[in-house]
Amino acid sequence: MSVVGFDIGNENCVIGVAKQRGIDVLLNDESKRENPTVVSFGEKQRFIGSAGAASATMHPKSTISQVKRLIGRDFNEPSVQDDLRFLPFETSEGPDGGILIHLQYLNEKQTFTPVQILAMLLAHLKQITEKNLEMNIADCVIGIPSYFTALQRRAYLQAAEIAGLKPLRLMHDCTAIGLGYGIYKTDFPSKGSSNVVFVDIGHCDTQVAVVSFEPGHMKVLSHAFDSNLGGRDFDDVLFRYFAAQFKEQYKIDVYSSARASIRLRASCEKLKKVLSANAEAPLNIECLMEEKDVKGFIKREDFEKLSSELLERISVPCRKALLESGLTIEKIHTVELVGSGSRIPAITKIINSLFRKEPRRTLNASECVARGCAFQCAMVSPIFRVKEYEVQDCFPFSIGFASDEGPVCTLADGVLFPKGNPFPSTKMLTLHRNDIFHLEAFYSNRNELPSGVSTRISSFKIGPFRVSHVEKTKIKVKVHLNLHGIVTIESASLIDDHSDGSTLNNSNDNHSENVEQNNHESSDKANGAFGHEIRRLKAIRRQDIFIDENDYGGMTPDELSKAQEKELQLAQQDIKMERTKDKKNALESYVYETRNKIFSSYRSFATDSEKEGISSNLQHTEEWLYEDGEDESEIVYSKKLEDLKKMVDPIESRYNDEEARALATRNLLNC
Ligand code: ATP
Ligand code: K
Ligand code: MG
Repeated sequence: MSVVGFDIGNENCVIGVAKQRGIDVLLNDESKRENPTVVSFGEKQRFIGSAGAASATMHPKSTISQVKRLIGRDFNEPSVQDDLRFLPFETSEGPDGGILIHLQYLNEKQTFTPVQILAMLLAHLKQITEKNLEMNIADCVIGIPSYFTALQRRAYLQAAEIAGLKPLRLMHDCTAIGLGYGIYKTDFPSKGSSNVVFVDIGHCDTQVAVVSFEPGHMKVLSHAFDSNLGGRDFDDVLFRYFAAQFKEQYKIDVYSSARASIRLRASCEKLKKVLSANAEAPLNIECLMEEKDVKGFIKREDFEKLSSELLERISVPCRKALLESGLTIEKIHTVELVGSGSRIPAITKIINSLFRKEPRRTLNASECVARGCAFQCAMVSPIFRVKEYEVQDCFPFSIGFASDEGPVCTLADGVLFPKGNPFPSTKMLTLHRNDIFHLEAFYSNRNELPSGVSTRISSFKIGPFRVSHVEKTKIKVKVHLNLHGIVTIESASLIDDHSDGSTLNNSNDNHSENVEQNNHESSDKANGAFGHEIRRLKAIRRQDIFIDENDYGGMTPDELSKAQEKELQLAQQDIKMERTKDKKNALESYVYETRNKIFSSYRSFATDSEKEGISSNLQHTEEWLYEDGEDESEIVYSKKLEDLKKMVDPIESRYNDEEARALATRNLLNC
């Protein structure tokens, strides 16, 4: 068993693994530490990660990228439509309002959900990990943006299940970063806590968190984000600049050609990276469209001017996080900048002026999320022993509960977990009912969510239950905001305290709905009004009530098992094609090796006619491999190899016999 952390970025995925000495980041087959977030369907097999990126230009319409943006989203959300416009694959609205991806594969039209595509990526990362560690893995921690809704979080869990992974926790990216930072930090101030702002600028989003560190303990004070601001928006600035310039200079409209747009966008991303290290950069694309070669040029300062609006937007979540942390700017000790999107020098400047200190880059910008997740996995896994360290995260959205009779909580607007509530967390609701009832969980403040996202979470049917009298009976509902940040009802029980007939409603029991708070899973505390209740416990009859949970969106168990089956089929096809490739390669190298040997080591062990026969057979096989045998099945390649071996084996064994004899003679002489 081993423990693993995955960072699923919109552009790159990183795998961290906890080892005895610390955390390692795994290399893929191409010896890279980052795996492109790409699933590409080729002629007969899928190519994922690095291989996917390589296959993308050949199969643009069946290559899926940016899937993280599509997970748990509605097809008709405006920002989803904005994203889809840039993506070359075909999509449509699914029956549940979600997104369906259509592509051609194995001579069939195939349809996948973003969750299935994410599962393919996760399965690929799992495979890299298992190959590296030479063992099976399942336990993992996966990083997620703090702004993910319950629907998106459940989608990640389902994708993981399809891939055969078991996430012990979905962890907010910035919390993982904070853990990786705090666990190794030893130079804490002698008194009080050390407050650090983490700013993570990725490919499509910006996340900020304020974290307070003390020895052995970290506490996230606030999360803030802009879910539509990242490196790709800076690419777009360059794209629009050059598209306009080329229209004037070369009279071409890049927007009218999907292929030209993809190529210009890719070149702009490269140019942006060059500008991070240089004061100016050229752009050259051969044959961009209408057989025209284009040339452009931009200075860093002009790029910064064009990006001024984007740069200004970075300060918005930074200010918000600071405000919500309750700290003043003087209380911030350090600002750490991570995420590869933050490599633009102007970003350092804006963060510097905002927090009045030079941001630091002590963490590995592209690996820190995966490292933190791997560490967390080691902490929650029962098989690993790591140093005691407490991670306290907070939840970025307010969560409310309503029943058929209106809001159920004593807090304003039915809020049960206000924004910033530490989690995991359990709270108790007390209601009075005499029949089956419904509860509805929702995000109670639309403005806290990314724009356009649904506020619905789940509905719960509680009951049926039997009460011994017509009056309403007390029902206690235990609500849990779990380790993944998903809210659920853990239990509901009927508290029948009329059983002795003599106890009247006490003052605490005035039919108002009430809430007991219970963060960090400690047990009920018998204090204040509750103390009275505990003392009467013996007279109380407690009875568990059945809860039927209905989540908005997501897959049914039936859909999930169908998706697992489909993934298995696709994986088997990939394995089959890989094996075919191996068999073909084996045949090819056998042809070359044997040809060499026939004219060297085997030379004196074969007759002329044998040599002639083998030679011409090798020649035929080689030609066949480049023509009719280019794309054959595994069995055909194996059969060819066997036939060749039948001819060569007698010669090989004569040679081996002679070698053995020579060796024995040498040994004898040496004695
Ligand atoms: P996300 O966190 O948004 O899901 P991600 O984790 O995959 O995505 P990162 O790998 O952190 O994102 O960052 C990718 C972005 O960083 C891309 O937009 C890329 O162009 C940009 N980038 C990488 N190197 C540089 C550089 N040297 N200068 C500027 N930008 C860069
Ligand atoms: K990443
Ligand atoms: Mg990232």
